[in-house]
Amino acid sequence: SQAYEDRHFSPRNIRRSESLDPKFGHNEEFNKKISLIQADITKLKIDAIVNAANETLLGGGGVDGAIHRAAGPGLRNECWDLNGCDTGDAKITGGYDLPCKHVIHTVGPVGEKPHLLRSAYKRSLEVMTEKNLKSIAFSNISTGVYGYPRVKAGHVALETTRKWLEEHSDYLDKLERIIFCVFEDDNKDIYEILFPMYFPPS
Ligand code: AR6
Repeated sequence: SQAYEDRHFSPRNIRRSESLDPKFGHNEEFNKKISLIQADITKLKIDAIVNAANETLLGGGGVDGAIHRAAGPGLRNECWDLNGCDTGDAKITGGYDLPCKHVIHTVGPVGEKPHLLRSAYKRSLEVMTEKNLKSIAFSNISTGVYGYPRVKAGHVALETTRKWLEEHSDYLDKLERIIFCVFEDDNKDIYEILFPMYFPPS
């Protein structure tokens, strides 16, 4: 079940409950490569979208179901051969009938387990670099069926990405874009508030 603040989400709850001061310095190079969009992730024409999968990798509900429906049966066939995926890990497949080239399937934790959610984001970014991909769009891993409190999950997603960029500035020339693809209005509100803490505009 979701945390109290999450069930009663309003931007004011975040403002009341914590400081919104930037946690990192301004970095124009990073800011140029980061975007927030509200969209159906299956529509994005990009190198890779990140699926919030389960350990079987054989499909399910939520964004996973939407991705498998739009990709067609070829995706499930390739997933069969991957023999599942541990929580916190990520594996890549083709995009099949999707407009994206690849799907990175990651498995987030059930409930609030920050080290495993951090690992899911990190491993997805690692897979991106292993395959030399230029653009990636994350869904809001674990914040649906798996019940990770959404504000806390937003902090983990943005902090992990910011730290990863700090440690991989050698990849910046290759990297075109990291997109956070929110679907529901509450996640959009959360990310709009948290973005300037991790990617301050000035
Ligand atoms: N595009 C972008 N985001 C979406 C879409 C979409 N088409 N549809 C849903 N979301 P969830 P989880 C958002 O439940 O919590 C599956 O059954 C949604 O609003 O898809 O990691 C798997 O097989 C939410 O913010 O993933 C696993 O068993 C976010 O995607 C389990 O659910 C993630 O919600 C994984 O649970």
